[in-house]
Amino acid sequence: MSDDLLSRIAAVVGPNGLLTAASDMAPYLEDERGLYHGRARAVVRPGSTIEVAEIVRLCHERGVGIVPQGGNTGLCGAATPDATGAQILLSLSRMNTLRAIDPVNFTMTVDAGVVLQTVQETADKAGCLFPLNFGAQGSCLIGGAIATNAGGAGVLRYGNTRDLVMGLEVVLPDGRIWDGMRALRKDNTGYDLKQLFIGSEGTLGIITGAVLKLFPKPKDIATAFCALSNLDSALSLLARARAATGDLVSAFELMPRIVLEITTTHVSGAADPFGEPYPWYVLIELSSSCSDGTLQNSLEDFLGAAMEDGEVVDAVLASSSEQRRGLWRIREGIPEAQSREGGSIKHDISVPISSVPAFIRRATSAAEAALPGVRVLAYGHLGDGNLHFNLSQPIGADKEAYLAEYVRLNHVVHDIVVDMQGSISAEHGIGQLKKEELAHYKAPLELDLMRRIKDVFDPNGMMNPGKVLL
Ligand code: FAD
Ligand code: 2HG
Ligand code: ZN
Repeated sequence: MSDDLLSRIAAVVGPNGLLTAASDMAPYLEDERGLYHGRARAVVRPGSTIEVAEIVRLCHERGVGIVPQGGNTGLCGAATPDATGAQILLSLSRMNTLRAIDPVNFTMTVDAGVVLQTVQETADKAGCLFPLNFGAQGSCLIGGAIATNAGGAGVLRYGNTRDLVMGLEVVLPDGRIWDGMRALRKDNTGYDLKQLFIGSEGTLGIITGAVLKLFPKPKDIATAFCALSNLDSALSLLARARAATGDLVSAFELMPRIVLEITTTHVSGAADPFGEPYPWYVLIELSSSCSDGTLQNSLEDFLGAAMEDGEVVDAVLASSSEQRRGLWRIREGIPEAQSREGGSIKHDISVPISSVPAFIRRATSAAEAALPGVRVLAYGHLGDGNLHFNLSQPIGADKEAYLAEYVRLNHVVHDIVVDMQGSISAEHGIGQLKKEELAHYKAPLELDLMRRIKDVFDPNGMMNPGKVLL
């Protein structure tokens, strides 16, 4: 790359927008999990869509690869450049303008660099809800959430990010700007192009703006942490909760005992709600935009019936927002607690909801047989059939030696996922971590169609090179 390119970029973004010193670039070049360490010629932080387009055009003319980055919280190394040092890392973090909010149309229009939590808080102040929520919401950017089609805890009620985006603005790999910022609930004018960019992990273009779908704000919320004696009860409890509440379940998160052990050890504010251990737990939340305060009664009623039937063994109902936050702290603290337990080999999988207990039993036996001592943490978004079937290293094992087993254990688990008609990436994406797995498990026809789509948008392979597709 010539210095001419860097001076042209500097002229576009100004001195604050271009980082070239190793110490300034370092935070952008390592992924959230510390698995990937890349190099880049420069980190560029444009302040507007026009600036993004100009930088992309300059790189396109010179055949320079670009790695888009949001909050760098992704779990598959998708926002980390390769080791060549030839690519430009383009961070959206300075593009953080909330362009407009329309509570009558139930939409919000934002720059891609707005932090997810800021989107949530802005919606809340306007009496609305933006329902996307997960542990990294304080640092991930909305553009990153869109680029990964993030899931989280509200999917069973409100859908994935894909269902929450009504319009997009995208800088294409040749520098042209596609204005798809429509705020329409109905638009059947041919192929829905925005859906191609959602979940494309920066491989088809750079998302610079979005129109987001809002909902009425919940005014009544009821939360319970339930103890279960067995896994199958979790499924019948989900069906009972949906039926008993007129489908007002907005979260249904499954956790095994080991989660309580590690979060209470490593995460400040996480405490075991019960006096004795139980094999399984479910965090249930109900929410409604009616303010009649009846949800706590509904929750008590159906949990009472579930206890009589032996589905639930014990339950704690949050009686204040502080107590509610404490219960969620256990759930949201799991990634942090697990990283403190040493190496983690993750499987972000989905199967039909009805197959979850059978999957957990099969995959647990297979993983424990493949690596004796491995600690299975099968937790997650049971309401979506999405489990984080994560394998923590055996106690006392060497982390590097354990992580060397990554591919072997992935195959053990993913073979079962595929056999049960599941997905090997339910919500975190592919990035660089799972591109070999994708090539191995995805049908050749689907891979062929994906490659052709990539070629249409980015024939020179300059947009997030080496990610998703081999
Ligand atoms: P980054 O990590 O910066 O980038 C991710 C990908 O998107 C990369 O491919 C990057 O190139 C691309 N990209 C980023 N911005 C743009 C853009 N503007 N245009 C084009 N491409 C872009 N994920 C879930 O789905 N559900 C969860 O429950 C969940 N919980 C998490 C909890 C924790 C504690 C952590 C650390 C992560 C969690 N994640 C979860 C994963 C992660 O937070 C999400 O994938 C998030 O959406 C990534 O956003 P980001 O801004 O950090 O993107
Ligand atoms: C969650 O649901 C996230 O907590 C992160 O998707 C899962 O760290 C993980 O494996
Ligand atoms: Zn998750």
